[in-house]
Amino acid sequence: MSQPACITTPIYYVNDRPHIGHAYTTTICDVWARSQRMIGRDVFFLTGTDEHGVKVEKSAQARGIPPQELADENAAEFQRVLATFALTNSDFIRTTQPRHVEQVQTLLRQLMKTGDVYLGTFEGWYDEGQEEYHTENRARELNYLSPISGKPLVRATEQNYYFRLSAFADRLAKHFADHPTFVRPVERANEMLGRMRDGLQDVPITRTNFSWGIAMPDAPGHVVYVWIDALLNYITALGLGTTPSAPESKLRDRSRYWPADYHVVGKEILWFHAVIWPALLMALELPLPKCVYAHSFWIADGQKMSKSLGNFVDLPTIERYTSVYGLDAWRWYMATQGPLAATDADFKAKHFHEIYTNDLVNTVGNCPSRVGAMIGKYFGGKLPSDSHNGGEWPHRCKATVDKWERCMEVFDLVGAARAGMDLFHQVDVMINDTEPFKLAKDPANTPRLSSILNQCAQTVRIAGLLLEPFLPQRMADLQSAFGGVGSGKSDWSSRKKYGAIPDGHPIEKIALFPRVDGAIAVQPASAG
Ligand code: ME8
Repeated sequence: MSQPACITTPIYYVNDRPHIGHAYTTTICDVWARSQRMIGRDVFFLTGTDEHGVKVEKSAQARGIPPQELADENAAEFQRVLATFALTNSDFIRTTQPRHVEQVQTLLRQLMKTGDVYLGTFEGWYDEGQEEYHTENRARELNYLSPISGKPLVRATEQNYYFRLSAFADRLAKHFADHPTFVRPVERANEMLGRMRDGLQDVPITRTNFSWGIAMPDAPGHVVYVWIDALLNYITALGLGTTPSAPESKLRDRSRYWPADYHVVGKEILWFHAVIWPALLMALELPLPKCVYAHSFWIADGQKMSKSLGNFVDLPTIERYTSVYGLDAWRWYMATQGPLAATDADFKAKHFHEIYTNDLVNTVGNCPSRVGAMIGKYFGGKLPSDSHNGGEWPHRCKATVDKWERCMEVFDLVGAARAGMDLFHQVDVMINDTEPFKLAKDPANTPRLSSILNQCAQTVRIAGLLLEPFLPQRMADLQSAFGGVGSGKSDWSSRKKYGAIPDGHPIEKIALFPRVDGAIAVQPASAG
């Protein structure tokens, strides 16, 4: 049995409605989760909602409803989106669930016992929007303005419980040095190292100025800071904060999924995940995640997406894209054109349309349709035999599958997608070079024609397989049109093998991605 796999999204704030940012992170995690399931790993894919804190409390107040009601409403909306987008998360954790609350309290008690959490007084520069304190150096660098909202940082003093982050500076530095891929991409790791060199100060982890949060155990009036509560979701979902006698201890069965392979987060919340979270885990004597992957941002037509500009690609806009182009097309654009690297990605309707047309209509759709049509026309829709045992193709396919596996392992989704596309392109090249439609004119060419089309079909099946995590709906159609062999039930080693479609097997001509008229291409809500 291969190693269990675990991937997580951030848990999303319930004071917001789902938008492209949430859809993006969750979709790329879903692509990876599907890929690992496909190769036979036992996958735990976690997402959920972050329901406590001042922001949620204030939004609820503004609407005149209790915070729990706002949380229930928006958590349901996030869950609805997961279902309509066919996202395959294993669990959905909500930080107001008793299973989470109880474990957070257990874990904090443990930290108080070890002395990693203590009562002290703190004064610092506070970003009210982000609920985050900055050091003097950092605040100066930021011109005493929030890097997110641009609003002034405020000077704040509190008597609070602290996490002894400063005690972990050396161990963190060593962990970064020993594990160069702990934080990716490398630009982001360097940023974290730079900030760590400024020194690490203890972090206040409770507040007394609001009540919408988890009560600090044995400390009346103190509420756990939302970020500490939120980070712990990654292990409470796996039952790592349970005591053997607690009712939720059955969650312990999930402990095999820890440490996570990937925490996928946006770059704005990397400090919490790359510095505070590992230190907390060290204090709890738990292993660290293998990689914290920080993607960049989607921007819109060259501008930062923001609620005040009204240019956020929101859910209704996303749903218009999926209704015009299909869900798979949306996933494809997210996964192959998104801000996975250290630079932001621009979301443009025109670009979306071009990618759809070039990649999906003209390549992934057209190639199988050509191959299926020729097998239909020249061989009555039955796979002809190949007297050459695949020629170069078994080797080429294997090399590509190997490459895809390596890309997926390191979360190089773009590289993995390119590997699949590359096989489709190679089949197109073979068709263009050998011109089967000309060969078909002379019966003397039948053995050659038969080999070529067999090789095309076998290769198309494998190309489709590699794109299945990205395009699950259409690639399932492709698999069934191309012999229906090696479908989801078979194991990976037989599915990935060249030549799995037996001679004589029916091959259908299919239309996977209909051409969309550019004129009706979707415009973002704000533009039209
Ligand atoms: O930060 N482009 O939740 P959140 C790409 N609750 N991704 C984007 C994006 C954009 N323009 N905008 C947002 C929180 N995201 C905390 C997390 S985790 C223990 C607690 C994505 O609802 C990106 O993944 O503000 C980012 O990290 C996340 O949404 C923030 O979601």
